[in-house]
Amino acid sequence: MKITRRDGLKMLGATALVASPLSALAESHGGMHTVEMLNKAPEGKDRQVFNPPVLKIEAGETVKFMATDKGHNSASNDKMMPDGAEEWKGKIGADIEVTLDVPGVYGFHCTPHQSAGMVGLILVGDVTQADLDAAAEVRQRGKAKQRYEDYFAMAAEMLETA
Ligand SMILES: [Cu+2]
Repeated sequence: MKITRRDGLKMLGATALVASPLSALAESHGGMHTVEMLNKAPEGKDRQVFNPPVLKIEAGETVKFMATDKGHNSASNDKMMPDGAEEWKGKIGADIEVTLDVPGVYGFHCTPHQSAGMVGLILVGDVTQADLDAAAEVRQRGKAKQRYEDYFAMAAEMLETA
């Protein structure tokens, strides 16, 4: 394989991103998005949260779930993802990177804290309100149900402002 100057620069960029302390912040850098796994929300009183809990990305972009606090993981909700999408399940206390190629609505949760409401949503590509409504039909228990109501409302706002 011939490595062009352009590819080389891309690879340098990716390496720099991983090594940079900036990657610890909940920001997106050219196709890489980060979600922190936290014991306590940065604002308010919520405990066991993903930060941010809802994000909108382009197809083919990567989300890095960061084990900022220990004792959490990120796992896809197999019932809340587009057809043909790959499931994921991170180890407890470990970072995991997930590249989402298939457009649609993805639900995810922390395995030990799902019923405590540690859940989230990722909108990939061109998502419609009908897609959100379909995902919102998936049955949720306990505090996850309550938080998903908030999160679907946040997701609907993102569609409007997109
Ligand atoms: Cu957790």
